[in-house]
Amino acid sequence: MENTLLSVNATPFAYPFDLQKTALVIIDMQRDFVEPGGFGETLGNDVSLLTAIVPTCKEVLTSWRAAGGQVIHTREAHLPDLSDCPPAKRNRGNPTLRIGDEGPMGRILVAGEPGNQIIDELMPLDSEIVIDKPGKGMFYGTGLHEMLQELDITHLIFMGVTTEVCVQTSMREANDRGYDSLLLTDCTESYLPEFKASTIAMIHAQGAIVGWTAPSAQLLAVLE
Ligand code: C5J
Repeated sequence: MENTLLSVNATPFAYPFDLQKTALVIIDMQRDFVEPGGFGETLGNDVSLLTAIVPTCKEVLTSWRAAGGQVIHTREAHLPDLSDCPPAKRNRGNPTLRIGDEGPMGRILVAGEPGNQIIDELMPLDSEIVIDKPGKGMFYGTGLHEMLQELDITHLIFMGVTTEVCVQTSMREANDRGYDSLLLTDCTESYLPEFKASTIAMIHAQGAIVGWTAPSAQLLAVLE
């Protein structure tokens, strides 16, 4: 396959990438976090902040697919017997619902439950990779690094939720494994807007210490 070298106008400087060696990563756009009536809302969060990014994420996904790029979807998901959920994760704090409990859309953060499915608008194609991750980061316990090495992927472009938790953790894990990562700032969101802003600032600080950031229009412009 021919190399397709592109460059996105990003912060703190241009983000060059080869389309054939780059994957679009969509973090945890699952019903329980994004849709009204799900787990996120039961925790008292305003999910309309998260649903607002869905059309922009869909536009990027559509363009990326049309350009022939690799796509990876993740879900924060545990096995039904919770054997991959450390007690520290399940027991921390005093939530009304814990991982594995019956929530409004089935058992919370359990693979196969209705609330654990990716929202219809961003539904994975059969040809795309879907990673169920027991942690906040997408590399922990998933074998994803080996999969990406096999595919010769060196660059990752991130969308998804929440910015400061699973997106940031995944980007930091990717950084330590040698990937060059770009976060699309209008395709990620937090229930806490100030945390989103701080995370974006932390990612591109100090000469892209974790990675690059850019609005999706800058990526769409080079994909056209
Ligand atoms: C994600 C979370 N996906 N906030 N999970 O960020 O617990």
